[in-house]
Amino acid sequence: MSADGEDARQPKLPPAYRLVALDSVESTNDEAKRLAREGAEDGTLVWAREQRRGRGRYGRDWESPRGNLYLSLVLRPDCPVSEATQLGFVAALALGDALGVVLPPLAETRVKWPNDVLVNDKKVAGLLLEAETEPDGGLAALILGLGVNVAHHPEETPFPASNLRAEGAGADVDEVSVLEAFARHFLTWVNRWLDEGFAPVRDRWLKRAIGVGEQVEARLAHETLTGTFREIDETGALVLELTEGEQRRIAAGDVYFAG
Ligand code: BT5
Repeated sequence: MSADGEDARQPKLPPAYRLVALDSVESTNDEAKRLAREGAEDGTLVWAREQRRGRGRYGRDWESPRGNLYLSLVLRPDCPVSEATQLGFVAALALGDALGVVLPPLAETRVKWPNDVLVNDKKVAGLLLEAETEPDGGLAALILGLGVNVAHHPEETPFPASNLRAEGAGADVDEVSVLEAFARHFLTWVNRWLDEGFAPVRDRWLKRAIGVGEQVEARLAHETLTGTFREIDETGALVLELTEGEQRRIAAGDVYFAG
């Protein structure tokens, strides 16, 4: 990186994407949302070297210094909002595959509900899905935001965090190479999702997920539930078995392992 923020190497992406490369932005999700409202097409990919106000879910901060990957995709799938959320699971699998290429063979990449990617049990990436809806409730665009810690991570987080370098990725691995690998694998998984539906995505995701079949604590906006994490349903909701035969579907929240 040179002092003026220009980097020599630009990402090479498959033609399905239209890259909007920015140096610094408040949030790539906000920029993608703005472009979507102006009619940006499916596959528009907003990428920034840093974010000044990167966001997590529920308005939380996402630390976004230079050296990590920040991108937001404008997606316009022909389906209702409830199905479009499946794309978060598609993206988590794609990133898992992409990381398999850049990390040492013994590094273990897992996923955590709803949309985190972990390496060696630490969070290296998070996804933020935001839907733009039509007045009739139909989906206008889905903004799929992805942050990947390539070279930096925050220390004081409730769930332990890490970055790819700290987990053994080579010095040649940078935000551009991770972006390229993710973009390729995302296309592969989206095509599979379009051809075969959610079933293969769900199966693979459940195999890679932490906590399936175990006791978890789900912290929701107004209550905390404890039960066994059984599976995810068609909308990506977590199916929690509270007691035998009594299930609750959790659409949004945070899960913790009861221990
Ligand atoms: C997420 O939220 O994990 C979604 C993160 C999405 C970030 C991308 S970057 C590109 C796009 N543009 C945006 O503005 N956002 C998206 P959540 O599950 O709520 O996790 C947030 C929590 O993770 C914070 O409250 C911290 O505890 C922790 N955290 C913050 N920054 C982190 C980082 N860089 N790495 C790991 N954990 C972090």
